[in-house]
Amino acid sequence: MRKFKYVAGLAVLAAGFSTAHADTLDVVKERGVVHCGVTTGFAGFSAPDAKGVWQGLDVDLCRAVAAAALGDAEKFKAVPLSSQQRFTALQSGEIDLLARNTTVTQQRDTALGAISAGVNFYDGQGFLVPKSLGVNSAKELDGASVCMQTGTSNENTMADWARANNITYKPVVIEQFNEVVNAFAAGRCDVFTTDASGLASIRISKLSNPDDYQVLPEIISKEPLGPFVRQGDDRWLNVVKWSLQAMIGAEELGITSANVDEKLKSENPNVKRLLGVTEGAGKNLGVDEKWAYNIIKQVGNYGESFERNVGKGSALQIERGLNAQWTDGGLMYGLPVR
Ligand SMILES: N[C@@H](CCC(=O)N[C@@H](CS)C(=O)NCC(=O)O)C(=O)O
Repeated sequence: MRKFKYVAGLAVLAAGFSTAHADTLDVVKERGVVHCGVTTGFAGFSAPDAKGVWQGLDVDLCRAVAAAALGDAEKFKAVPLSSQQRFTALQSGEIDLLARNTTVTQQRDTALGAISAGVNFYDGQGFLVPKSLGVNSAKELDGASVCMQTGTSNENTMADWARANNITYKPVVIEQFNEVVNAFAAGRCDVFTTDASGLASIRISKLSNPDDYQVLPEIISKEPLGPFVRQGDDRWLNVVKWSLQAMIGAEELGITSANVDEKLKSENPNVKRLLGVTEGAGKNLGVDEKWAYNIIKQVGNYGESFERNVGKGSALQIERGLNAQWTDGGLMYGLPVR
């Protein structure tokens, strides 16, 4: 029995090792579907709609990668993961990419075997409180109980911030998203802390009376959120990284899902290269020359995705802010496709 367990353990290790070192672009082309790690349901970023179809800013990234790698934005499978499960799922090969409101940190980019493929939402950590608590600033939170989710960067950020501000608090840390939200709604903690986008989403989509709650003005950290792949998988890293860049760059160039066919006639060399009229970028990535055309036609540019999922066209009504184009005072700066 003992021996059996040992051998089984070795087999699991070996399977994990070989998966982690495969060329994911080849695996995805062979399989014909992208396995994309998302949340268990976080409106605006990754959640199933009324028809059970996954939607969101992060899900659009799953779609963009499927469009670039396979020519069809619907050839992806959303794999729901809690905050705690996400990096193990990436390391083991269960998913090809993680597109799930994940903060880029030095530790994740090094010690966790993951590597960031860009930033699709610049965020920061904040606090959500019931108005009945009578608190208008995070500085008044001394002695509060604070709900947060296991396996998030929010746990350490909260501890650092509290120490620096001489605030004591009681952490209420729960693994499953719905359980932590329910604990907060039931008053088992005074405050919910996570990324500001998460708080906006929880307030609108998870709490029965959103007007009974407010987000406090303090933002206590930088939370650049974006997709991750496994380390040592450079061709795949490039496909994911440049799929995001194509969406950001298309917005800057004024290319939308509605006008992309018209733009095929553009004389602008940057447009011609992005849309594959001038060939080369696709070959360099190991995908079809129409990779970016397919993303823009089937998913849209970054601004379209932002407004539809989290901005003006959504319940969340998040302002572009830091996520505006650099030409509009934001941080979205598409890297040149040339
Ligand atoms: N950006 C932070 C927090 C991300 C995170 O996992 N947030 C929670 C709270 S909003 C979440 O998305 N939960 C959804 C789930 O577990 O399905 C991180 O990368 O650690």
